[in-house]
Amino acid sequence: MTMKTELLKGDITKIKVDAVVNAANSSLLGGGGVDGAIHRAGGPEILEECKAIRNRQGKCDTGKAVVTKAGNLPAKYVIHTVGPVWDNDEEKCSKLLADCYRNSLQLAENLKIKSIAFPNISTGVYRFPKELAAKIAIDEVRKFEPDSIEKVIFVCFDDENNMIYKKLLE
Ligand code: AR6
Repeated sequence: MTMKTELLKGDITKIKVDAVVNAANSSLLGGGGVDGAIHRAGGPEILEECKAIRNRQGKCDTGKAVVTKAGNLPAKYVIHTVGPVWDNDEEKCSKLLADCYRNSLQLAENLKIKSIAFPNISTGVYRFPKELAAKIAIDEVRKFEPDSIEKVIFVCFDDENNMIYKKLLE
């Protein structure tokens, strides 16, 4: 099986896919950026489930992912993953960002879903260099061997990421 990859510019909360990925933080209790947008549009149900996960397993480590339902979003699930904060340690940060993509895809496989949309994890507040982040994201998706996933959508919110993905996916 091979997965189709697509590039979309816009707001990930508007996309009708089986799962949208959230660029969360290790508290799982929400924040700004895409995390804030997902919780706002999805409603309180998502936060309730995040709190229940925290009570069960504690904080979510960087590079790991957890899943909740998607509340009022058009998606079925939200996969919350915690990207690395860029600290100039390229090797460590790159590995952790790759973990985010791989672990999110693996969770999606466990749910047997067909489509998943990723934001540009860590490239906002967490300051990961955008071009390097895009290369890692695309590389990790291309390496992944899917069973159920048929389509991966890269959702770019800002122009810079959109241009970078356009160039790299051509
Ligand atoms: N849809 C798609 N992408 C978006 C949206 C949206 N509605 N809004 C922003 N982006 P960021 P991070 C893009 O800062 O760097 C939060 O407070 C944005 O253009 O959301 O991983 C969390 O709670 C950027 O390219 O996430 C954490 O504390 C990308 O999403 C922290 O920020 C990621 O930017 C995580 O930082």
